[in-house]
Amino acid sequence: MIDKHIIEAENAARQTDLAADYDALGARLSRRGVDIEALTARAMGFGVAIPSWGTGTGGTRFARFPGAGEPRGIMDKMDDCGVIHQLTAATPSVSLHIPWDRTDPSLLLEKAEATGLGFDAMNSNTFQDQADQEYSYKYGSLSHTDAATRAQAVDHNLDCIEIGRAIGSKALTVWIGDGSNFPGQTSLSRQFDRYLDAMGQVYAGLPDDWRLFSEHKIYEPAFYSTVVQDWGTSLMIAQELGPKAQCLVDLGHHAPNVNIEMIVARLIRAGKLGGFHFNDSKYGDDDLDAGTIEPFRLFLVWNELVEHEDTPGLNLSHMIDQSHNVTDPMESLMISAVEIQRAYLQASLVDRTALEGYRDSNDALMAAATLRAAFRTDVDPILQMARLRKGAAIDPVAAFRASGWRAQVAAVRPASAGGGGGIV
Ligand SMILES: [Mn+2]
Repeated sequence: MIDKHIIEAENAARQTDLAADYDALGARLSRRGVDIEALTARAMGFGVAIPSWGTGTGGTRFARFPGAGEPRGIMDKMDDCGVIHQLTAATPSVSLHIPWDRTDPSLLLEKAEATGLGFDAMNSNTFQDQADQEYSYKYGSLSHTDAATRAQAVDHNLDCIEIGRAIGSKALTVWIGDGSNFPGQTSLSRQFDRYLDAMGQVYAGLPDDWRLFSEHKIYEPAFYSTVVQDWGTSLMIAQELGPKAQCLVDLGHHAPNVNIEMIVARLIRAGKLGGFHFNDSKYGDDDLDAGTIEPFRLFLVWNELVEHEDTPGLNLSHMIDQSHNVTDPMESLMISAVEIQRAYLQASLVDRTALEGYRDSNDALMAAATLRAAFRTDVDPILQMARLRKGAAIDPVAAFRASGWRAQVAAVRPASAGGGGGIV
């Protein structure tokens, strides 16, 4: 972890300005009938999970260009996640990916204790072949035409549940690359039947207090059809499997211009929204940093999440799901966590009483203006104050750079290989 004196020194240099900015914003919000302290408390209570694999440099189908000090394994990844949380106070948990992060659960628990982290949903992997596996997933996994291959994929998911139980996780996320690359290659209906049958076996192995998340994706790695291609399919899966099955929505897993906030609203209405995977995109599943391309879309997603936050039974599991190809992954994750937290706070600022009034009276212009008023509010002083009060950094990236963390770990972590594609 980073020496706390470095964080304190960095904060000391910014604290006077922050106090003035916070007071000024507090006065402005007060005129709108908003208590800044209530918002700061919400910011302090916010958390989004970090995927363990996000701490390493990602890649495209073309190449991967690793940076210095790449994590060597899950212990290094958790160290990195611990520092991200230390500086942002907004990322209290890590989401593991099996088999990449497979290790002795007692070591994982020790590391979680040392880094102050908990464990979010487990992620299984049946979209690539491992050295020791008997059957290939080249033509699918949970929906494969061969029963033995499907059984192998089911067993892997059950194994992920067992590892998760040992470390206190409460959910399994199943994302599969199954689909087809050519029209006619597969029976769209029978392939889905096979998938449902296999997922039923995974569901049967789920502990009572666990949830099973299905995550849809319109295309890639299969480029003609995917088995779980859209939220309608994902909802069918969750409804057919049972009450512990829910849907995950990933911002990048849709066609351009799809109204994703409406999907969020529909899934909440169905009692089937399990959580959200945050990233941003310009064209497809770009996995860019949250809030960098379409911050207003991020805000509109949060607007639905906040509007419905008191829905009975709603228990959302939020994670960042990005690929960092040209930035320091830790810096991207810090900035992304802050941007997600920002959109959450902006959505919390929406005057919902006024909005409902405008909706009821069909005043479209003022309804839209009500959302814009919240979106345009600069909540930086609140985010900064929330971090300061939790012992984190007013400016996380500045503190990270001042700490020299990347150079320190680069001295002990050997350079990792670049080369071939690394998209996940
Ligand atoms: Mn995802």
